[in-house]
Amino acid sequence: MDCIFCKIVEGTVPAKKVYENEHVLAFRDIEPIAPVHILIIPKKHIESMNAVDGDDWGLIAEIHRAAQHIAKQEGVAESGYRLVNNCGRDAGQAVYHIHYHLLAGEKLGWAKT
Ligand code: IU
Repeated sequence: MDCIFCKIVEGTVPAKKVYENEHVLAFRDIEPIAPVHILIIPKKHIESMNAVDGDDWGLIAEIHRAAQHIAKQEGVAESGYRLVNNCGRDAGQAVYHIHYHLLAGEKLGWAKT
């Protein structure tokens, strides 16, 4: 399987890691669209939200738990942050290893693009 995020998990592709535990990894997005732009992924390869099933739902909870922790770590818990998952073509999903964007550090606009 040729998955860039799996390679980041394996350590064969470098990334600026900000948090890691047994289940999830978080690293800075290489093309940030906000002052804080972090991707949170499960270490297990899951293609998208459409592919989440069974025990994997626990990994979605783990991602949210990590987001809460990272927001405090980054100092944005009080000012606010947004957690975004793009699923599929119309949402613009570019990497088919499920990931959540944690966006923060400025007042975020609400846009469809
Ligand atoms: P999307 O939700 O699939 O559209 O987001 C993919 C994100 O992954 C996007 O913001 C990219 O900048 C980011 N990214 C990255 O941080 N490192 C990479 O090696 C690759 C993409 I490829």
